[in-house]
Amino acid sequence: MRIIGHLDMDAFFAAVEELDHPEFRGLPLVVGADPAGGRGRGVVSTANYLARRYGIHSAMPITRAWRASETARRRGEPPVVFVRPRFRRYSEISRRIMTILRRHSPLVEEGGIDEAYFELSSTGSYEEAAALCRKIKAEIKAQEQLTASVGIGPNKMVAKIASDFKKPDGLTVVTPEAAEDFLAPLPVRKIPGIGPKTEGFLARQGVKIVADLKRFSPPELEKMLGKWGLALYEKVRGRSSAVLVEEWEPKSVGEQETFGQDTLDLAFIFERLWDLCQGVWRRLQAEGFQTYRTVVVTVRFADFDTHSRAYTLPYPTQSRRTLVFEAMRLLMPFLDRRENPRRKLIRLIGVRVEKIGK
Ligand code: TTP
Ligand code: MG
Repeated sequence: MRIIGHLDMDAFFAAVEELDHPEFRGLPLVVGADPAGGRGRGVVSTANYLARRYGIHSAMPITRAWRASETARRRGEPPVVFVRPRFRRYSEISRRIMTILRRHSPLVEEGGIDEAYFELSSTGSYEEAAALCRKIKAEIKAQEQLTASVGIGPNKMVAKIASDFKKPDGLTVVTPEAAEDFLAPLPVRKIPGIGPKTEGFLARQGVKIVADLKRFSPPELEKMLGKWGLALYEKVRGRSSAVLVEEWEPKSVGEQETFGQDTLDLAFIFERLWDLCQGVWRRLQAEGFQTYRTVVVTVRFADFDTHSRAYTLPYPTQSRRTLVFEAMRLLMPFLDRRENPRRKLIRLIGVRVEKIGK
């Protein structure tokens, strides 16, 4: 019998900040860009559950989070505490959590900084798997003073949806027999692969929940959504055969910065690029990698038109100076007529390294 677990930390970056700053506990907290008194230009990385009650969530513009906080303040509720992310700290804790999982499971696939899939088949039953997961959660709480939510199911998809089902500090067990009924009432958006676009498209056909999708035959789904429609036919019935892959490696490490003002000031842009390169290089090391081969620079113009250029070196390198040099070379054409004939102002730049290695 196949039994898969999925673990996902609760409000991860925010929970770590609360752990390290007891004075923030019990207050709404947002980790993300500097709100700069309502003029900030980045986004929210995450919000703790108190801040989520104000309607704040990941990827929301930081100015909207700021306004939500101000509205709450006027209602007489506590304003939000805004803090910058500390990636090195989060990856250090992430590594220790993965170590706990590896002690209890023969196969762990890291799905991101705060989540992992893990094999539970060898426990032999869903009861035993649940008991083991309770133990894992307790160990994480004892060692790190953090809570995680866990889902158990017959495949990765069901396990992941289950871990999200009762957050925070949840444990949701979905047996193979229960999987189809568990999924049926959920919004289609819960199925991995259905994003905002597909959700909108389906809503226009009157499809809102997973059960609605069962009306369609495989050829109908294929006609609507392409090849992926066939996989979806299986998924809405709780079936998926995706395998766990042991060696999860982040494919890239990158940082970006939204400028305080749209600009074409070369000295300023190069200085910010230099800083971003330093940040990327430090994060690469902090996450336990030595080398990279590909450098990618992204530019977003004032009109939100966004472009990337990449260069792959002939050999992996560790060099911080090469990173700066290649990033500058990639950026240059955006500053003149080659990639910017209308001399548009720049809103954001990003630097990323790919093909990274230990
Ligand atoms: P998530 O697990 O999606 O979110 P979360 O752990 O904060 O909250 P939840 O309890 O709902 O799981 O992401 C993990 C971390 O990744 C999150 O703490 C911050 C970071 N992150 C971003 O920086 N930007 C994003 O858009 C998202 C979704 C996450
Ligand atoms: Mg999480």
